[in-house]
Amino acid sequence: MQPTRTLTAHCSLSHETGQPLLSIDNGYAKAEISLFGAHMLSYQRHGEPASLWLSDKAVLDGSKPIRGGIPLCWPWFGPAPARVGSGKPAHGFARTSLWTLDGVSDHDEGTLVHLSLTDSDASRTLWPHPFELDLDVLVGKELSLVLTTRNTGQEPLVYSGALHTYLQISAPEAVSVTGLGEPYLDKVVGGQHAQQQGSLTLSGALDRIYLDAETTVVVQDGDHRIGVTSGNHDSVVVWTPWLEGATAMADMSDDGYRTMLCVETAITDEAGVTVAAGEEHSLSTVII
Ligand code: TA6
Repeated sequence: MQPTRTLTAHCSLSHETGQPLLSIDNGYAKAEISLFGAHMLSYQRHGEPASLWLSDKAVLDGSKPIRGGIPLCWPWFGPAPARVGSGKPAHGFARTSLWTLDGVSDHDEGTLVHLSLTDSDASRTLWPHPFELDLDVLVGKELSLVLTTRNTGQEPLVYSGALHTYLQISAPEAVSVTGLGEPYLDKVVGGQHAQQQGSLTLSGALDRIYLDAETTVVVQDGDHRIGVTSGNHDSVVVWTPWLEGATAMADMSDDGYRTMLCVETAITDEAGVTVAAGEEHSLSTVII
């Protein structure tokens, strides 16, 4: 195995998962980022509970998408839309690609990591567009992720996606979620339109696309509070598979659903976002 390399005073690079892994430990928090998928695996402020949930059965060696943390769904969200064509992987290919580490640096506000992915023969067989995708991560008092889609081609490109954050919770009974707004699409019942009444509590499987959420969605977990602030999105997705979903997934323990809740900054509209040639669009999440 390759030896661990010190990159900065607060960041090292190892291969203990079978893929390049950045481990950060600074004055604010500890965090891990796999270069497979540019995937945040963990983020925990010193003296506080972990913010992100990672399945105890997550496969980290690059053979499948990682269950937990913050998967990057890109350049589409969910099943491939008609404009992309059938037979393509759910949630796109960014989460199963090996990204490049462009830089890491320590600052007063925390540790900044810059990762990138560009089109390749493999990406063009799935999605025929030249692109540069950048992920800028700040591990500080808060965890900030900015995912920038840059169109390096001559034609407009259309994308959708999500920063598919798996939050760690203590137990479903302890949780209530506010800031989701009212209208949502209920994917558990075929995408039906529905209205949220008051705060959201957890008592069964949920797969919802909230269409008018506030900038910050708050997950109150007993006396612990986590906020998810979104930018440049069109919706916030809330997902928990519950017991029936968890038992169907090889990479989640049957009781795994009891300690996770996904609150996702997303672009879910069928029409996606159009990025003109030479232009860029950034989708962002801050875990506060
Ligand atoms: O964001 C919610 C969702 O799209 C669900 O429909 C569910 O399938 C989930 O993501 C996980 O998808 P995955 O492909 O990672 O199993």
